[in-house]
Amino acid sequence: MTVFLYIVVALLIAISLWQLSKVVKIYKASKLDTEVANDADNKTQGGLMLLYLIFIFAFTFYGFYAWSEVMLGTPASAHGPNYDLLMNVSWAIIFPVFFAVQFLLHYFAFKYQGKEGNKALYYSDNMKLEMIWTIVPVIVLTILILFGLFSWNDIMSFDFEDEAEQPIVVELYAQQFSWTARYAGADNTLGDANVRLIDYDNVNVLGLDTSDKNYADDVIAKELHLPVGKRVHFKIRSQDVLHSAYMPHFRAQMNCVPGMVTEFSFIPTVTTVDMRKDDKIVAKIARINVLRAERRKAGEDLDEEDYIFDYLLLCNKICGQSHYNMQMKIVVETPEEYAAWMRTQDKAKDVITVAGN
Ligand SMILES: [Cu+2]
Repeated sequence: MTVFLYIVVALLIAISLWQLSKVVKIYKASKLDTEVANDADNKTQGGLMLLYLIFIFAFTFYGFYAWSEVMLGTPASAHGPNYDLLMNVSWAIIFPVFFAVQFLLHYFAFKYQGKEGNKALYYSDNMKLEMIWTIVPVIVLTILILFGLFSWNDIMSFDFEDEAEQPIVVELYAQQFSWTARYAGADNTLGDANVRLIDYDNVNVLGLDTSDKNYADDVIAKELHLPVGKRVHFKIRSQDVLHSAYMPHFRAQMNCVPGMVTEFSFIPTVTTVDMRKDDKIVAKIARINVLRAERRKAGEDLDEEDYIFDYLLLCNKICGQSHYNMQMKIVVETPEEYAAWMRTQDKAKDVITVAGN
């Protein structure tokens, strides 16, 4: 019955809207005798163009003013400064072009608005102008793309042989909605794994292949500890859907694709303890704590304790309803602290119950 009433109400609304549109049509027809734009229309449209120009410029400057403080701060990886330079060069090129192009587009639409009796100038082409606006963007874009390619190569390719020490191999395992880290252990080789071998009864949550001897000394952790100044090589797997391993402070991101292993590596350069003293981080954390205090006051059930900074591994692919909270704490520490932490961790062979044992 209620459904029927809803349908009737919807029908009545539709009929009244249809009637209204007829009234508007009649009203318009009585005022205008033509559908061709006249000088008054052109003037209104030209003025709107100018207004819109002012709006987008004002909004851009407002954005800088209001949101600059939420930008990423000091990079915490060896390749980070180069990555930030690429970003800043891109901004430096994009912004002047944005301001010039938007100004010309909107201002010309205003200045050269149609007027009764005016005739448009027939202008077929201008070789010189065409050359300028083709060649200049080609050169600028080539420089940007090459800069990007060289940076990417620099970040992604390193010579294992060349490194003074072998990088630490860590697997990042993504699943809805959590991360697990697996360290390769003393042999620095990860044991084979396959989602088909996942066995919750025997605590084999990552599907490690217990017939591969390399698995035995692997260390599975729910917190990612990294020693400062040492290269870490991540091998990334996903159990279910596309995720993306995103470590913004380290300027690192790589997709996690079910059925394949993707890789990324970087050298962390700032310990968690030092980053907590970084001016921008101190200011950011202070702002977060002010917001938290306000929300507590408003009656929200938040921890009494102040929030302190930690590096995070986040998921940057919308992978499901709890995607927003798919994160793992990263601790960057001195090599001694890292070694001490590693000693407290269980080996995979002591955690996983192997069938038959
Ligand atoms: Cu995810």
